[in-house]
Amino acid sequence: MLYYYANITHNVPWTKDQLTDLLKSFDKDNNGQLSWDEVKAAFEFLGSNWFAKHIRTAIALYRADADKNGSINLSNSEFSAFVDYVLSCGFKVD
Ligand SMILES: [Ca+2]
Ligand SMILES: [Ca+2]
Repeated sequence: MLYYYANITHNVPWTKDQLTDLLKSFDKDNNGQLSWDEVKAAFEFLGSNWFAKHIRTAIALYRADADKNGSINLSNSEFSAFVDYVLSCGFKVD
């Protein structure tokens, strides 16, 4: 039974709602901001290899960090820009 469940692959794209909840959960210090390390951990979780996660973190912060404070504010348009970028990467649930 466990073997059966372990081998189910959903292989469908994350929905925006799922990603929104998931990405918020990476605010490990609960300061309402996603720092570079927190963003990087999210990309790692979603399945980016070492190279891709650094590139994607850099692009995500470049695109979404509107006030250039080095982190993504979860309560304003920075976060929605970040979610849109992550969606555009086309990660699948597996
Ligand atoms: Ca944080
Ligand atoms: Ca910011």
